[in-house]
Amino acid sequence: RERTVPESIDVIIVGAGFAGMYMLHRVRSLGLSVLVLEAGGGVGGTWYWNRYPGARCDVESMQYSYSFSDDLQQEWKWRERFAPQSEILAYANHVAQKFDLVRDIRFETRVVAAEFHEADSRWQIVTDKGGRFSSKFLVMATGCLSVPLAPKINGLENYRGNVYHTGNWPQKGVDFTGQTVGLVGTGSSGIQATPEIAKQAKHLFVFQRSPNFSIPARNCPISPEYEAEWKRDYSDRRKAARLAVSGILAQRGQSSALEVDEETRSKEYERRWNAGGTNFMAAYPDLLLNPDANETAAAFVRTKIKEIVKDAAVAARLTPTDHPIGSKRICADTQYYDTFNRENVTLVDLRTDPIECAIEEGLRTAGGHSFAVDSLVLATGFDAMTGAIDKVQIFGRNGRRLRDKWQDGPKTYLGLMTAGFPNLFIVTGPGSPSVLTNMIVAIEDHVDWISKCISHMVSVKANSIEPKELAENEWVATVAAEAAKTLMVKAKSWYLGDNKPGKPHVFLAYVGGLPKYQELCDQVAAEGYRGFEIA
Ligand code: NA7
Repeated sequence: RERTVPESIDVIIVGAGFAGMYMLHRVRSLGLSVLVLEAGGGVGGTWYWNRYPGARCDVESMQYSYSFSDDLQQEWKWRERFAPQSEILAYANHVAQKFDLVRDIRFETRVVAAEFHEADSRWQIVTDKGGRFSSKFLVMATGCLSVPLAPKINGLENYRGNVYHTGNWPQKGVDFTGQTVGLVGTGSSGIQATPEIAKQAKHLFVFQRSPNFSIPARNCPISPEYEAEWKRDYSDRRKAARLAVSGILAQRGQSSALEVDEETRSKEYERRWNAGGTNFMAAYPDLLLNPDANETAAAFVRTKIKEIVKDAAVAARLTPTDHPIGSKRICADTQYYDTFNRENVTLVDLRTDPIECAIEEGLRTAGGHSFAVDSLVLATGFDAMTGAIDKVQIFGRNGRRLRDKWQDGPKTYLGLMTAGFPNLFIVTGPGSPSVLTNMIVAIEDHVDWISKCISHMVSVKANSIEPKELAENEWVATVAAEAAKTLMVKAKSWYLGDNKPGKPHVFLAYVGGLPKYQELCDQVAAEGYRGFEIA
């Protein structure tokens, strides 16, 4: 059968999460034709898929939102200090409606392949629906934590109960009432889901491989006064947030944790613990640089766990001792540690007794213990930063496959583009600060940069842009060197690809902070796209 001619478009964007939505909005303003291809049935990305009980943002709502439209930020009313998934998804839908985005988005359409054609410097894109498209520019807005990872559990096919992954939760929700539930994984997702599932289930077994540090979120309704305070000078606050390493406006300590006496330090940690949220780590600037400084904060949280959890043996098992606090992404919880005081919750320590296999009724450990569960919840994380890009068969110049180029770790220039793959942009790609910052700020900055770059390309009538190998290699080295200066490399974490067997052990984000990074990106553009080859 004769193939239809591919639909020809100026810019194709993959993904309709917060990155793809804003990218679409910006590209439209350039007067170019644009289309978004999205695997899900609606907008929202992360917040579309992660519908597990307790799913909530750990950046405050007033900041975890777009700043590009003052009208939008003034009109939208956040209800809670840390918005739950449903509220963020409602916000995403509101944005889509306000800016009339949906007409240029094709849902339930997954991009499976993209190939660069040198003859016309265009991308040929194929979807799982058999759709074929041709575009001048291709923007991967596919997210940093969007490909769920499930552990290989032998015999899982024999298990007769239900299996859920937090990162791909059923749309209609799950009712655990009366059920015995097993939850594997105690990262942010597991720590958020545990208290909610415990409230509903008959019994909950939490299978923990590594304990994590978590700070109470102290979520609460947003008062009209607090909202008004923000909205009075919203744009100034947004500007100030962009000057912070994480893109988050917070009170930051200035002196070393080791310069102050123990009493002062304890008071400060106590104050932050009571204030709630991950800003706890902003108490002292050297907490992620100096092991002794870090230990003061870690010790404080360990003491809290001991105070909260009544059974001393359980408290000990919940206490992290294998990594500096914050070197794995710190969690924010609502009653996580308290949940282990409930009669219907059991902590299973996989370090002493690992999962051996699944059986018909549930899980069996190496020590011969069987756990019968009606449902198994996998809160086992994501193929971070590179997963969603790797999933698409991307072929660049000379038919080179991106996955092959990146087999020893991702190589990008500024996390934005990769050599040999012209006109392919990545929003919050590997080698950018993204996952260490307020994601929405990182997204807006990247999208603005990419839009300006595309606009420049159009105005100079250029055909292609890609990084020079040298600039890219230097950036890869910079990303690694910056990470090595910190304690971030002292944990086995998804930041380093350690959560996926066989993934190269490479630090995936730029830790130098958002302001320094943004200045560099702006400079590069101002100097005629230094380090890029424009043809
Ligand atoms: P994370 O933070 O990667 O956590 C995954 C958890 O699952 C973690 O506790 C893992 O233990 C555990 N895990 C993974 N594989 C296994 C196996 N095979 N057996 C037992 N336990 C396992 O993912 P989240 O979804 O919680 O959070 C991801 C990010 O999303 C988060 O950082 C926020 O930025 C939002 P491990 O620590 O590897 O021993």
